[in-house]
Amino acid sequence: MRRALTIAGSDPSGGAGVQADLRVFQAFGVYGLSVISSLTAQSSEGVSSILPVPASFVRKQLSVLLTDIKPDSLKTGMLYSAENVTALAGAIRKFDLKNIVVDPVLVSSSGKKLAEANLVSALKKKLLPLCTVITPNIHEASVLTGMTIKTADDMKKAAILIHAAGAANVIITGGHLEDKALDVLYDGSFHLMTARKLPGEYHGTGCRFSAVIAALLAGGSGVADAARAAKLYTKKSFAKSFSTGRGMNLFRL
Ligand code: PXL
Repeated sequence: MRRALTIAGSDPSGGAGVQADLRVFQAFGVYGLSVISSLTAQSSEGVSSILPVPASFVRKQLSVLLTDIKPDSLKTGMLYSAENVTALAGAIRKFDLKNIVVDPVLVSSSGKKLAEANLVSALKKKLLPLCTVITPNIHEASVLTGMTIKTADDMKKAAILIHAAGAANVIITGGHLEDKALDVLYDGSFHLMTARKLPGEYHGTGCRFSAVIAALLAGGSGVADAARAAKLYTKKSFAKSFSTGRGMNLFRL
């Protein structure tokens, strides 16, 4: 059975983070492995507190697991600290891991900071050159590039910059643009994916989008096919979301 590893934060509400990633892996028939890089206290109403896992213990989780089991793909979520990025980059090199999907998590949908200040420079320096694909939303892409992104053209310019910084494939997800949900994939040429924008606030969309890509890369798909499938899956799962707590809708699958 193909295996995908998520290295991400814990979300007790199950809407995002490791819990969401593992459900997506399961839905795509891929065996899920998980290394926890941060803990959060949160509900459907948002993130209340964060406890980063010390990098020494992230390194330990990685080395014990990877000495035994090698994943066919890996995705990152809320790494939180620059030290955790360094620990992961070391493991990717040491264990020669392939199919690396980086979801550069910086802020929650409820507006809480999910990364320390020097995470972005560590991501750019250490993880970008190792990744197969990076999946920033518009906010994350603007932090990575220093650009203001307001239009589809801005998204394209940002994708070129992030590609030039070392990411082999860049997918900027545009659910946050005004009129439509446009995703821009750049791998040296552009592939545009559009969908109608649906109303409402959904928690964990980015996690699930990148988890689908990791699951499909583990099964041998190419990035463009995986990205199209991830967009379709994300769109379908909006229709299957439900309201259970006092806050944002959660996904059933
Ligand atoms: O959606 C980003 C995200 C990722 N990982 C964890 C989170 C969140 C958002 O709240 O809690 C653990």
